[in-house]
Amino acid sequence: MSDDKEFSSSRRRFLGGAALATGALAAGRLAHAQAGPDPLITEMQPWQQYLGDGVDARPYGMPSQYEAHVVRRNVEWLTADSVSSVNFTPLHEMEGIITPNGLCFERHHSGIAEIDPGMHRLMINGLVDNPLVFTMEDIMRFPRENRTYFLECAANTGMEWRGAQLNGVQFTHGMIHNVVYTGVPLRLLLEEAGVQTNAAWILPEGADASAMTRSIPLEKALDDCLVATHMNGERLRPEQGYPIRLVVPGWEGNMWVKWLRRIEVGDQPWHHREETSKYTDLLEHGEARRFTWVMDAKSVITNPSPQAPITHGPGPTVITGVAWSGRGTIPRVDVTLDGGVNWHQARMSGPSLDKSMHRFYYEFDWDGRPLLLQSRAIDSTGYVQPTKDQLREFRGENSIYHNNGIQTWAIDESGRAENVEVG
Ligand SMILES: Nc1nc2c(c(=O)[nH]1)N[C@H]1C(S)=C(S)[C@@H](COP(=O)(O)O)O[C@H]1N2
Ligand SMILES: [Mo]
Repeated sequence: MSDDKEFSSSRRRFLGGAALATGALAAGRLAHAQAGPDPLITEMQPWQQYLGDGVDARPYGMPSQYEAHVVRRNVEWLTADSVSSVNFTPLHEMEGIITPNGLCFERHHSGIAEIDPGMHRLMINGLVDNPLVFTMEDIMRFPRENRTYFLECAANTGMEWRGAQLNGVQFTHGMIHNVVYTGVPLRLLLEEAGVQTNAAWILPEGADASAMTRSIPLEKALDDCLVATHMNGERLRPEQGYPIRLVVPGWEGNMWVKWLRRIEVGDQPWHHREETSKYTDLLEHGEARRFTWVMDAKSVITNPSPQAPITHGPGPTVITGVAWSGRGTIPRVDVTLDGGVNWHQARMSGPSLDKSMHRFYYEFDWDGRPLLLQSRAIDSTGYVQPTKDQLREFRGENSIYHNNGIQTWAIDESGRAENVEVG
């Protein structure tokens, strides 16, 4: 009886509050009205009755068992073979700007090299005064820096060039991660070797079975590249190039050579084997765009999205997503609910770092009608993320790489989200 009285008076308060509410966050609107005794409140649960694991049970901590679905995923039909393949970061399950080490997407041409750091060396040769070989211990004697950068594969969103394809932000946009690197500026190692005056290019090479190489202009190498030893405070993961990888801020992921074993200094770019030269942007008539290294500004709404529908029904609703630019920071992201008719400025939250991922939010009161959600990033150079049509007009239908076009999710009355394209 007294429960009922409690209930009806709190319910009156709840409804009264709602009636007076003007803003989306008025008191009482975002929790459930108490509908009767709730066993999850009134009953003791198992975890309140028994002792839990002690401090020796989990020497390296893992996420809750209830988060077991938050994993990298691959798309089997995309590639024939898992050692020359890719998996995708679960962007729809993440918050903030940092990608946890175990969730960073992986792209390998010949699988993961498992390297004993005691048996690993970095050689610098070519147009240098003193060809040098560094042990991993030698590398740790140079001054090191901490910097946060996104790495995006140039093929990210590549399947979406011709139209909406893959149903989930993990698959359309998940070839990206954002990590705090600790590393030695490559400039210091090159200076130690003494770069000769006619040098203009470097050729980093990986120690994996693909012996991956990419030509990089010396100017970039001396500017902001790092030889990274750590990610997010711990040693690099084997998947990400343990014990050392090259970090090439703002430029396409392919250049970030993992398991770095050698850097040759030269006076011109090298010719590359087929699997790396595939990273060539094709224009309409088979002509190639050469030297398209910088990743232009891009954004995507991560929630809601096909793998993360709206399940709570109409009312206060949070939209969130990520944005990044290889040319600077992202001071502003706009969000539209109606496929680009009206744009609203999103709220940025979290560190705004050069060539790093940014987090945005847009809170609104959903009336339960269908939505066409899009986000549009504007970077610190003033560049505005283009629509897919604008990109195709300029680059044709044949491209795969560097698709930074605006993504659309269609939300239906039930809150389900689908990958679509609007004109
Ligand atoms: N040695 C080596 N480095 C490599 C690769 C590789 O297969 N071997 N793949 C490249 C490609 S195409 C990308 S997109 C990035 C992916 O980095 P990640 O596996 O940390 O996500 O690494 C690059 N560096
Ligand atoms: Mo890549």
